[in-house]
Amino acid sequence: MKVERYLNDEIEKKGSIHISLVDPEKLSPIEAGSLARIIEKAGSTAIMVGGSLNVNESMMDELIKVIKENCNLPVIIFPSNVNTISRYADAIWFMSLLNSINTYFIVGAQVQGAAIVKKYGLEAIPMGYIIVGDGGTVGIIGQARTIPPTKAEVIALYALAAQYLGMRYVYIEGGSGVPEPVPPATIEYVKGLVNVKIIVGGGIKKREQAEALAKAGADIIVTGTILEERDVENKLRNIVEGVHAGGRSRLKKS
Ligand code: 1GP
Repeated sequence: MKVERYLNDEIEKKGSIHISLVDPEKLSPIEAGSLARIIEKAGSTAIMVGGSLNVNESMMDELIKVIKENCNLPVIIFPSNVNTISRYADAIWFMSLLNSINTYFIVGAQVQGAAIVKKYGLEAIPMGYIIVGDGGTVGIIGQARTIPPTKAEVIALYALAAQYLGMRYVYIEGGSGVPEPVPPATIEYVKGLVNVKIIVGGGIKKREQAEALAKAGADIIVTGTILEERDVENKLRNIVEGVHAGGRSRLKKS
């Protein structure tokens, strides 16, 4: 429970936290070292590692080892399949793609992955994964029947089902690199119905977007694509500041 407790403690303190997502397909281990230091300096709370395409366990291993050598942030695996589980991570999102039409992504991969997680002694954090809107590559690979982002009442019921199934986090995923993030009004609606931690990601590129989503109720904001852009340090710092500003305004209200 170490990583989960750390995340929850940070959420309690800050209102909302930021996690950087690193994709092994897009980043060589050489670049990863300096990027990990930048991520820590910019104020991310943790690093997630994963990607939908062309990732295997040895790529995960190499990248995670370099990240761990260069910063003190916990590394959480964001698995796309059973071959992306690395023994060098601190934890894994043990996740189910709730709106997939293929049972493999709902429970099949999890059955195969469970033994590996156990063998590696990884902390498994239960999470319900809901893909909305465009859904990006993960929506295609995961065979998701994506939900329109404005259908807040449907997304909220998926999230509530996840809660009743015992999942402690729900990830509302717009898809990596999509043009627009999930609307804050949808997050606000979901937040009003459920009592689990809400993770939001996909298409967040500006401070204002991050702040609005945090203010609306996102406990965790995930960004990945901005790490591949120029001037990453400033961009990342701005996003993280937005997340914390949104979180602070939520703390004040409660
Ligand atoms: C993808 O939600 C994450 O799984 C991050 O999306 O790459 O668009 O930041 P971006």
